[in-house]
Amino acid sequence: MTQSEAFGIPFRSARKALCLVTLTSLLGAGMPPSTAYSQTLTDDSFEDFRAGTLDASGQNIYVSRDGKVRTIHRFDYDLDGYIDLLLPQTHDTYSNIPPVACAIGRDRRIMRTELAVRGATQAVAADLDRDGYQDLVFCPNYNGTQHPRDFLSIAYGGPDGWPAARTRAGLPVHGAASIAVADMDHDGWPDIVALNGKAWTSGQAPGEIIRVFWGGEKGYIHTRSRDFSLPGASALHAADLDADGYSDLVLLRNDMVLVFRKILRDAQDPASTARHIPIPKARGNTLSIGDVDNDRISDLIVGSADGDLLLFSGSKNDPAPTPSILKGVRATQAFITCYPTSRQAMRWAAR
Ligand SMILES: [Ca+2]
Ligand SMILES: [Ca+2]
Ligand SMILES: [Ca+2]
Ligand SMILES: [Ca+2]
Repeated sequence: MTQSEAFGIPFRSARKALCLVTLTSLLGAGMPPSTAYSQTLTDDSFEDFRAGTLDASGQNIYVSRDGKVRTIHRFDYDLDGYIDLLLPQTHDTYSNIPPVACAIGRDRRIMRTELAVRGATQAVAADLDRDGYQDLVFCPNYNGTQHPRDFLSIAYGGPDGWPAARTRAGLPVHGAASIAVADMDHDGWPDIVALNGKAWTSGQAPGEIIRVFWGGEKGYIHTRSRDFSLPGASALHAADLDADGYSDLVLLRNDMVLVFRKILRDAQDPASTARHIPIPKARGNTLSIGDVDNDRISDLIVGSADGDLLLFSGSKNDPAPTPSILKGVRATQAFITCYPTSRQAMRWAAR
């Protein structure tokens, strides 16, 4: 990089101005930056960019200090020095698009309600406070420049839907990839389980951290939670695989499926109480749950990019017996759906 400069523009209602960088020598060597443009230099995170390379590669690509190729979404089409098109994702919280609740009315019109949640990768519905209305738990989405620490959101339901007045966001997670709701200690109150990124603070064992927020009459609080680690965990789901009335927690690694029927609050090592089911080591494992054989008990499907498809049929007293193997079916996603001709069938999509 022979010369770089950071430009910002006043950004509509944003707390911080947007940061932009050009890696081409638009200013020309030796030209004082202040004489080039009237736009304001307002970049908090220039330190993240200044070690970039790829000189003269274009206005919108650079290699950041961590070695990743990144793009800068700035387009000056007529080269007059003023931005014509700006795509601000990864540079501010505008990447957080609020989830939308949709309902189809009697007249078949779709009604949309934007929820007071900053953005989410996953929503799970459950009656957390046992008032008869479904509540929604949201897993926060990644937004590029922000710290991996974020918060789960809960929107409590009622006859008026999920209004902002009953929406909370106070349960901390760290690089959360997935969430599930299950009463893991069997006390009658649903607990929220989050699969986080690798351990991030002292006192945590190495590996991905599973955090359980215990439910109760007074709701959820960040200090009433339990962490344990499971190195390599890549997915989690909750479903009642043994038809005992309690959802079981399923965690996936590339060589193992773990099924938790219960987690005691004072358990020394919750992972040791799970059933460990070795699976052939494979890449890109995926986990799906549904009732494939129509016996009203949830079943478990594990697919992978380079292995076979495994079907664990749930059954009473044994939440995950020896799997059936569908040889040669490489599936990075599996969907369970209902065909008109066969009561229940499994489909998979490989890519
Ligand atoms: Ca409720
Ligand atoms: Ca519970
Ligand atoms: Ca169960
Ligand atoms: Ca079944």
